Amino acid sequence: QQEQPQFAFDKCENEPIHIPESIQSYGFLIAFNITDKRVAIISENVDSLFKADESIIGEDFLSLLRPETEEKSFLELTLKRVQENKIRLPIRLTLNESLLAPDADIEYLAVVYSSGEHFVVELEPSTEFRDTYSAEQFIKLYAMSIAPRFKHLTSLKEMAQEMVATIRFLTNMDRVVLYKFNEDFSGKVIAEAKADDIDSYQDLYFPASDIPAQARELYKTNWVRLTPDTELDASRLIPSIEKTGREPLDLTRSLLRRFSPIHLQYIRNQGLRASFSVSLVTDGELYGMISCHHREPCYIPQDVRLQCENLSQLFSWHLLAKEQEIAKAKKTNIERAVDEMLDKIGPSNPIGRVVKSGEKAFLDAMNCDGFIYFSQYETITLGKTLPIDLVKTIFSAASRADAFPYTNDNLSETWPEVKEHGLAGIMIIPLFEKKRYFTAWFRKESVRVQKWIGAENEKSEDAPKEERLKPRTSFAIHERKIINHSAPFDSADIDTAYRLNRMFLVYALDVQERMHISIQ
Ligand code: BLA
Repeated sequence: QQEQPQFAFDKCENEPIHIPESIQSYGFLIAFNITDKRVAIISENVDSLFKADESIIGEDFLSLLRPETEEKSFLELTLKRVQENKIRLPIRLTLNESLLAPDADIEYLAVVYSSGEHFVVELEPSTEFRDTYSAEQFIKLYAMSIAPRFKHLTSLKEMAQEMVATIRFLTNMDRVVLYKFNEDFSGKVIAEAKADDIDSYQDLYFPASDIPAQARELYKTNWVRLTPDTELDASRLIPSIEKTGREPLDLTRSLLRRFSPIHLQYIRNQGLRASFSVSLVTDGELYGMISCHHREPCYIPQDVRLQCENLSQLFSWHLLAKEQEIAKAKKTNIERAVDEMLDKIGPSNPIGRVVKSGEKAFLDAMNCDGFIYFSQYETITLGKTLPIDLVKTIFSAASRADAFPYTNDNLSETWPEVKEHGLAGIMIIPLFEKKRYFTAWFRKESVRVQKWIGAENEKSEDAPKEERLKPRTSFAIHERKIINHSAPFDSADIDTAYRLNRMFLVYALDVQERMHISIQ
């Protein structure tokens, strides 16, 4: 029975995970002053590396390294670059043998970054990676073939599948999933590569609370994290804050940072011992994560993790490029349909007549079930629509909320009467907001069934703190039927609607002019 940790915060997102003041003990941390390179903070386990009885605190960091190696000058260069660019860089370090305890490793794979007044070095003993290959060769093989392979793939799903297969090949972990964030930060597993004898997570939804906001924020800066064993001891940073009154050491860029105890329990509850995850970041936003699971402890050498990080940057670029490519293709398709229609417009064939005669093609091009053009002199109605008075009410509400272009895929939540008309979603774009001229697009309900992880309503927002800070215990699946929603309107829909609106605006002005003439 594990002791319940005591928490000084009352919401998941308030846990200061970047300053846990401890690391995982599969590596060693040494922080030294930027100014005089004197060692200022170490992880407690560092003392076991050196034979002196006295701590290395206060020593010149460079004196801990093997003298007369090129590594030192390379280190100087690296320190300069990490400080200038606020990044983390890898470096090989060889410790000064004459200072080391008899059984301590001499050669390390290390990373360096700056944090406040300090440079931080994190060391992991360099181990052989698979007998016959080096990590670098492996990754080169993959990295160099990724771009040409992705080029031929036409969907994000296929790309995601390629990514999880690659990461699983490199890490050999039991289950590797690509988890994509939705707008509300819940997420869905869109690709998976796994061992035959472990459960599948494919297509499952996970609630936003499983990865709280501060973790998502941190993962945008630091793209990789490994816990090789949930039961591995943490090693505290010394001298402690209590003893010296120093600032906590910010471990945002760390590789060894101790995981939140809440999340460690989550991993245990998943039936796992090891977890490795890699961020995917597009356009400055966390797109998703590649999350790797192992039922036994599983250490992944530092260079392999960093290569995975490199790959995920490559993946991220390709994801963004492919998303844009797909959006562009969709837009081109819609535009072609729209162009064909617009070509028919002429003095004796106004847009109103054209869209009416090509009603189906017009609605299909926008993947909609109905359309209204509303102006003072004419209303054009195609397909299935809501009564004009109700649309005007929705228009006014959107106008008051300054919400144009207005889209809503769940209209009945606010206007229950919408259901009677067999519709669920609307997009309204004003032509003349002041005159309340607009075009409106309608979509029918599109029922979806989602499979969510965990017991339904396992936790409530008003549960006591101890309950809220506990991760889920159940990874069973429950189904959620999404009703009363239409397919959502996206930016391509909005762009095209605006383009059409320019034609409708010309038409509206034209009609208005003629009406004025005939009235006079
Ligand atoms: C972090 N939560 C995470 C991480 C993942 C998940 C992948 C990143 C750390 C890692 O690599 O293990 C969640 N794991 C998932 C999801 C899948 C998965 C969604 O495999 C889907 C396939 N978690 C909770 C609750 C809290 C919580 C209730 O369930 C808070 C009260 C917190 N999750 C939490 C915290 C972190 C986290 C604090 C950050 C861990 C850290 O980096 O220190």
